[in-house]
Amino acid sequence: MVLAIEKILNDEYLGRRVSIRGWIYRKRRVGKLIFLVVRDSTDIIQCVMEKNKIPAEDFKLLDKVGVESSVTLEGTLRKDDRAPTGYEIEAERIKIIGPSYNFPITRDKSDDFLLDNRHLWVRSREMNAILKIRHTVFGALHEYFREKGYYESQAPMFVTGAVEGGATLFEVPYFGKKAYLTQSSQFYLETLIFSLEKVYTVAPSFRAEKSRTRRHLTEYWHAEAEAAWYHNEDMMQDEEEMIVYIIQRVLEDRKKELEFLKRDREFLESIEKPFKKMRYEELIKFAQDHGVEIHYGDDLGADEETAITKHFDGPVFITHYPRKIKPFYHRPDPENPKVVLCHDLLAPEGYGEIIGGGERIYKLEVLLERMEENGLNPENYYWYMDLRKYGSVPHSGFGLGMDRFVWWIAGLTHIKYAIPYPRTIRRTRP
Ligand code: NSS
Repeated sequence: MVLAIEKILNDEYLGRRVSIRGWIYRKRRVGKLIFLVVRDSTDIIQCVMEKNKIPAEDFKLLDKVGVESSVTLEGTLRKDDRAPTGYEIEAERIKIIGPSYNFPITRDKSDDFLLDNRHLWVRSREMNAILKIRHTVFGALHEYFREKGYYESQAPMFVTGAVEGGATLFEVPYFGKKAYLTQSSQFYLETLIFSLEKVYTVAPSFRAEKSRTRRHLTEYWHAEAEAAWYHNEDMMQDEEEMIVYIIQRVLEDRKKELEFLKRDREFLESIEKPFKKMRYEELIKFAQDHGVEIHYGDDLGADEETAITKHFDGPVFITHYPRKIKPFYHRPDPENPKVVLCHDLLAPEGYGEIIGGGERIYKLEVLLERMEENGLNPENYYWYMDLRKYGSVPHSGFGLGMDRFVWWIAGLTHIKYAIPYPRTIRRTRP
């Protein structure tokens, strides 16, 4: 029976005959011996082939092929402290299934080369570890929402109105008319709470981001939720519970991968709820006190976020932003309508914003006033306005950038490493 390499790396199999299948990760000839390191989706293992212990033809072929050839292999397991994972298979039979010659990715390739060859680079141990962490993050997010009574639903990707402002809209020709790629499923989720009360979705969002930063993609995965009867604080509570839940899952299920990526696990372990909360006003003061040049009324750019969040020891919610720098749908604070009842969640360690959310305007006249303030054409939002006409309720929601979240949890240097096929201002292939 073919076993996963991860299973075989175990004293239980010592001296026993084992079969594996996978790809040649490293290959080295030393006289009459060929040393292989074989990888499968689970791990790597060293294998040794002795010239006169396997059929001559097989040895010859193996000698010729390169790394990334796919193989099946059978042999006896033994311990070997020099082997990369502590065990070695003394092979008796090997079959090359798909040979590979001159695999283009060798050591010290440039970042651009690796991105152009992402279809091959996804095989690397780094990407394998990151993709597994990503898998766990997405899975745990679904678990959290479903457990918490949120219904999963879906919104369209072709839309006609902006959610987050016109500057980052992608326009697409649509049968002689114009349409846009969605920036956020929020407004559609808002319609659905009148049926399901608590809803969420995980879907792509598109932003024509002209900035080149470590945290912007043009197409990213967006987890969004919306809940009827929720105020800003209620939403923040679910969010911190969700973040802590997902981090716990990753710590439990992805220990090996975090270790491989040299992620500081202790730091992740230290993250607990409730998260700290700071008003925008306090954040500006905090930033100034730490030498960041920023003034009341400024939006936080990527550089400021990095500089500020380096001083955080956990995620921090920033609330009560000035209404001028936030989209029209945020509910102005009845106690001080110059600010809105919103929140951003900033991840520590220099990562910055991973969540944007808040309480929505639920009164029609307030919405109309804010739309006018923002120069928006009510015609494009007739259905959004209808929600305020027929049984409106207070409600709140948020959007979590999944790639940013993975970027932070895995401790990566750039968001492009957090997603299998990044789309940025300069890249649409492979
Ligand atoms: O623009 S957001 O801050 N907010 C919204 O889109 C709301 N309509 C969400 C909601 O309340 N339903 O984006 C939310 C998050 C933000 O915090 C980032 O983590 C992520 O989406 N985001 C991005 N990730 C990667 N690349 C880009 N360009 C990007 N823009 C936002």
